[in-house]
Amino acid sequence: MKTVFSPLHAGHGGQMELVAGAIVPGFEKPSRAEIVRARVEAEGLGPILAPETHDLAAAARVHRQDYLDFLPTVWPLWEASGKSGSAIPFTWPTRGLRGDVRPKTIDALLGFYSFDGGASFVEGTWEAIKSSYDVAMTAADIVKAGERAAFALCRPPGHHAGAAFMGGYCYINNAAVAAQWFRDQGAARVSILDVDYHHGNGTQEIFYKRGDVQVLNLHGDPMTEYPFFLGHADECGAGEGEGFNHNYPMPFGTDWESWGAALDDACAKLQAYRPEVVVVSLGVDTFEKDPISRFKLKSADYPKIGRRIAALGLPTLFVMEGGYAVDEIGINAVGVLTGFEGG
Ligand code: OKP
Ligand code: ZN
Repeated sequence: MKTVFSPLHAGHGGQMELVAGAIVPGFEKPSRAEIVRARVEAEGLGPILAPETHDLAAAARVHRQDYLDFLPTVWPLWEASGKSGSAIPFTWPTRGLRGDVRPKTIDALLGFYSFDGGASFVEGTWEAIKSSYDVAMTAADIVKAGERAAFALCRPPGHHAGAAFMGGYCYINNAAVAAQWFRDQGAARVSILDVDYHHGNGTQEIFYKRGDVQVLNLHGDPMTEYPFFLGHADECGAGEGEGFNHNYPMPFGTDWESWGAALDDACAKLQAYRPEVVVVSLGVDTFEKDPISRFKLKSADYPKIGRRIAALGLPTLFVMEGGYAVDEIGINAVGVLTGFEGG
């Protein structure tokens, strides 16, 4: 299958994050995408293409316009306010505070448009966000044009980004944008299968009240795992969307035996929905050696994921999300794709 990749992701580098009470270099770093790209080449998965530039119309179908307008202004506003380092939010409009009044200063705007401090900006962050979106859209074009599958090697990832919030390393929800675009191109139903270790809270929020995009999520139980405040099993969708959101929260230590069973169940629900396209939010932070996650999948399990998804027999867009064990991120991510292709 074709891979779409942009070197512009690398401008989003050197950002810092808060881990266990200390500000440290971010886990979501440029080498992640470079190692996956190198593995695609080494495995001979297929051609690696540069993205076509797309305007932000497709992004505006799932994100609020004021949020999209804000993203490219963050770094210029941050610099103009005399600051350096990473732009990181630190105040949020939580329960009891006003979340409906848009503030005027950059520190406040960062909090207004985020749910945590995990989506920081450096000088090249906006260009990287835009390139990641272009990568997803170009790969979606390839699937729309009739190829069985394509791999959007997105960085930064997207599944924690909601209609008007960033967080968890995510800014534009690439998978959600692509799913909506397939709908707008005429697909009656689209499914998003999120296999990243963390719950795709942004994706769930975007489609929660809709029946035309099914969302299935396998992840660490939010009672004890990030992002904590969404992703429970009783969240099944609302209104028109009732019955079209499926969460599979799982405990620390989950291995292939139970994770694979959850995948089977999700695939059965997906098949019953009869989507015309599948968008896979492909995180490989379920890996046993992932430094920020607590599942126990092994490298040999990733091709099994790909084979299970291939058995659905549907056009499939793979969108890169998380995975922080950089030594094995290429083996595991490309393992899913070669498994999908029958390897
Ligand atoms: C993004 B994706 C802080 C832990 C929280 C945020 C994790 C974001 C994961 N010590 N870090 O879903 O892979
Ligand atoms: Zn993750």
